[in-house]
Amino acid sequence: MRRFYYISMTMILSQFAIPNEVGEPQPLHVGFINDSYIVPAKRIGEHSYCLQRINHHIFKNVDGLMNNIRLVTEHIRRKLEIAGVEDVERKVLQIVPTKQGALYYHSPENEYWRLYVLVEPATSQEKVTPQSAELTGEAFGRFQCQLADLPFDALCESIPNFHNMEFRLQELDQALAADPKGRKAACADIIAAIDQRREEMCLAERLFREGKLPKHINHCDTKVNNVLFDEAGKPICIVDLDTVMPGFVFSDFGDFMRTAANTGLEDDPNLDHIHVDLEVFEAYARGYLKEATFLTPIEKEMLPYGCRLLSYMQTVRFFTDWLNGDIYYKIAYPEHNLVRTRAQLRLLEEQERVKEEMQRIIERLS
Ligand code: GN1
Ligand code: MG
Repeated sequence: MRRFYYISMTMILSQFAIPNEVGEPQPLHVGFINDSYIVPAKRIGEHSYCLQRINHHIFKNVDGLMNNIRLVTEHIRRKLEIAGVEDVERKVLQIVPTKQGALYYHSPENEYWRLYVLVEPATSQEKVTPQSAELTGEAFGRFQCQLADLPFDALCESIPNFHNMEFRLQELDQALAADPKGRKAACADIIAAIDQRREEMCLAERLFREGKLPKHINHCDTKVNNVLFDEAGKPICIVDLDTVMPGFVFSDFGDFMRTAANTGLEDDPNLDHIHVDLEVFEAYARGYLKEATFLTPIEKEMLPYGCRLLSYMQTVRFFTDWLNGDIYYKIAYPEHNLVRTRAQLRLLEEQERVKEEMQRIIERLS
């Protein structure tokens, strides 16, 4: 078994244009979606690599996905080089193409593989402090700013309608109509809370259609663990670029706040733990606004709205999965998606409670 694994990994690696000698791939236990392996350099001072099997059940358009990542990384690299920035190799991901010059390798087993140069030395963090939140805000603000001059439609949606609230509500409505597990009846309070906010939460899509709100290139998974930090604790590189795609800037802002500016957990069974951490909110906003200099007034004004939108969206997504019988998110126990739904809904209510305060902080920092 071990021997087979080694041979097939060697075969996969041999498809890529790796200039130096490397050792056996070691599985890296991070992320829920793709499978990652570290491919270590044989000699000190040479590059190591990160080999990944792309989950093509979630990312069905691998060509589009890899082309997005190529466009974004090339664009950022060019900017860093023009600005004469040092250590560019650690500041933006670098795809290693196959020997045929392709961005990924499609194996006879119908698996999709890609290879990045490993960013090192670097560490990632799971817990946010106000200090790391400010630095992370700068990093994501810079990232959006570096991409602000790319036309938003140069990239495809690697997961179609990923952050489209109207679409997510359509998915919910289908789940409610089918109710395959008979779970709807016990959830009238959740359904009412979602219904009450439908209009408000579809505002962004309407403003976009009316030409009042622009789209830009977003990261769409702005968690603190998607930023790599250097030895001095400064962010160096944004990773996990699979969901980089067109969207509203406040959705990246909101997704960070959803995951970090919450005193409770995303799936906290104790709703009393859940409050908005305004210190983290302010710190991230400060860092973000310092770097995201391209924002229009409406985009700035809608940043607190983005926080509520992303909590609402996640409520709807977890609840839809609960109704459908837990087919999308991995769960740790049977009621997990329902617990997640209630925790996200509580976070939304808490964000609504302090929305004026959030608005004032943004005004003060702008
Ligand atoms: C998924 O697997 P992870 O944690 O990177 C999801 C996000 C959700 C998040 C909820 C591709 O992200 O959109 O916000 O779970 N990613 C995808 O925790 O669906
Ligand atoms: Mg992710």
